Amino acid sequence: MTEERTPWTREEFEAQLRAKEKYYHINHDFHILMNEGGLDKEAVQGWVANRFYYQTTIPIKDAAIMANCPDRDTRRLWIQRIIDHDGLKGEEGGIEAWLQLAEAVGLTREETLSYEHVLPGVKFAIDAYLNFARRATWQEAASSSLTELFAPKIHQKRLDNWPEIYPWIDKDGYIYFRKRLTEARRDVEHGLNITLDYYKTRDEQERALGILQFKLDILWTMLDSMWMAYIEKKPPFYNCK
Ligand code: AHQ
Repeated sequence: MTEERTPWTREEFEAQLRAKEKYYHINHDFHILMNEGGLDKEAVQGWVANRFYYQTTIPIKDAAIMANCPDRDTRRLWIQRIIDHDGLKGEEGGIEAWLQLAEAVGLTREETLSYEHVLPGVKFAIDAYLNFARRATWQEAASSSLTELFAPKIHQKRLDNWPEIYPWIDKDGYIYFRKRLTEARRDVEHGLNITLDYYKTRDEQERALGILQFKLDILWTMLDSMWMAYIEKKPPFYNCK
């Protein structure tokens, strides 16, 4: 086998996955502006309301992965992701925490739950993620969640910066970001092991990189739509009065 087609070692494969961090949406101008305090109230509210569609799609995506997964041991671990978002009696979960974030930024629960603020481009990107997870093998769909390799830093940045740069946001809104610091690290450990075990040949390993890039594209594209609407103040059809 010629050198360039030799499969990467487990360590090199993980390094290749982690090298995709430079494409993570923390580097999108919307997040850069957000973390510098550059968003007005409408932009913060728009981001929260649009991301709510992402948050409520995640457990549906994870249920799709479970439905495609015949391996009981994997399902016993993966089901925790659904519980983390949907909650259980007495443990309200991430969707409820995001609704608290919505109220903390001045949105009502009703308008957030109605998805009335969700931009077409955001919806298309998130629906593409769900549809991928429904059709892909459970291992490939699991690999697409590995953007969370890079997520703890983005949640920590919000917790560190927002209280000072957005003092008008009620502190109760930060519960979600704190929750994800530990949940993301636990989820990613499982998702990374599935990924490092599943892809054997070099072609398969490069397929995994492509799947991770697809999910990075989804996160980036969501923010492109939000930039147009909330920074340029040019939502879809803004000039079609
Ligand atoms: O809050 C986030 C979350 O629950 C998840 C689940 C995971 C997945 O299954 O794809 N990805 C993810 C992410 C969450 N928050 C994003 C953010 O920027 O707040 C990051 C996102 C991710 O990195 O994929």
